[in-house]
Amino acid sequence: MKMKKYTAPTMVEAMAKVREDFGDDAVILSSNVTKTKGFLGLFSKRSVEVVASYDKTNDQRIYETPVRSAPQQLAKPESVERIQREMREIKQMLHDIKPSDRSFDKFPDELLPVLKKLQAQGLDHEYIMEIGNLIFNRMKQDKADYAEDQQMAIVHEWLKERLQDIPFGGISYQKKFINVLGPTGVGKTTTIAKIAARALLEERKKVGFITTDTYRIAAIEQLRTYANLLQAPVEIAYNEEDFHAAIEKLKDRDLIFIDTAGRNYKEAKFVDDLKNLIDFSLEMETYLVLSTTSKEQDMETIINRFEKLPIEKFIFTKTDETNSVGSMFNLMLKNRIGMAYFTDGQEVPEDLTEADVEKVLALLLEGDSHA
Ligand SMILES: Nc1nc2c(ncn2[C@@H]2O[C@H](COP(=O)(O)OP(=O)(O)OP(=O)(O)O)[C@@H](O)[C@H]2O)c(=O)[nH]1
Ligand SMILES: [Mg+2]
Repeated sequence: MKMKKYTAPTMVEAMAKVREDFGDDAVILSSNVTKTKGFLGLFSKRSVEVVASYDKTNDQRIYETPVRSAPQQLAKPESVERIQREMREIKQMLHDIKPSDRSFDKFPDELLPVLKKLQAQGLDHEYIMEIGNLIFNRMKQDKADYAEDQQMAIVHEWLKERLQDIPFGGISYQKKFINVLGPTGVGKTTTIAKIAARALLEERKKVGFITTDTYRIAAIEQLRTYANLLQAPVEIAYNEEDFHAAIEKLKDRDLIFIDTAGRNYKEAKFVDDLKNLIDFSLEMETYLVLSTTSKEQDMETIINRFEKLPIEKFIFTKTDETNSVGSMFNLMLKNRIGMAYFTDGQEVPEDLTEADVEKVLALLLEGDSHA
């Protein structure tokens, strides 16, 4: 009879070693798990000790079990594979537990509902920690526990202060051209229709449209439909020359809205195309439209691509389609670019709100877009 002791970080690895020596018919005489303490119990090290034997002479499995459990027949290769796969999944799950989940440990439990709410909104972790510290320090100074609404008031104060140098508010009506850019399908054309309708109905402006979105017939028709409702002219610009001809034709207009094609602006060449087509030297306000349903990282990439263009402010769309508007705040704070409008539905012109700090904060803190 052969007997041998194996030590490995995991049972699977220990078993693999046993199988290497004895094959599938080995008998486990004992197995023990030892743990070394780690940081907060999270990174403790496990090591597994296995004593295995194999009796070649009569193929009799001999066991003197120091542990009380019955001896285990070694797993067959397919189940070893399954165990290995499960172990990998568990490792991945452990890896995916963000340190942020533990970083709230430094705060008292009363703070957790508010901090988790901000986390659910997708506000940057760094900001949440700053807010948590601020609330906690105030509570310590005051030697009092704050109820949730008192905590929320501090969140509000913190955000408002951070946003104070960032501009909010719609088109200025000081510049003739309103240029609207952004990735595919975020709501550029619909938003233009909403803003133009407001300009016409509320400010009595003579509005006109130029579309450079000549990739799809439907895009031109879509803008025409809205323009017809407003009894406003539409010009189509296939190239720079057309663009200048269109401006000439629309010279009696107070405001000219430029609708552009949504492109995959993660590709720099599409941004270059815009630069070639639109004359940015005109009296122009350029807005970048982003959908709050997009991934923040992708929006960040797009913002970087537009770095060379004079982005006046963001327009954030589809706030009705998401419960997490934190990304909006992260992008504004990181890029120091403000917000002109947010939109919360498909209705033209109703579902458009001119942004101001209070309304935008209400979106995050009250989860209510209808301010
Ligand atoms: N739920 C919701 N839908 C919206 C909002 N804004 C626009 N949409 C819808 O989003 C879809 C795309 O809108 P468009 O205005 O055509 O978007 P676009 O950015 O011009 O699209 P492309 O020109 O194809 O790049 C339409 O179905 C709109 O009705 C919004 O705030 N909320
Ligand atoms: Mg469009």
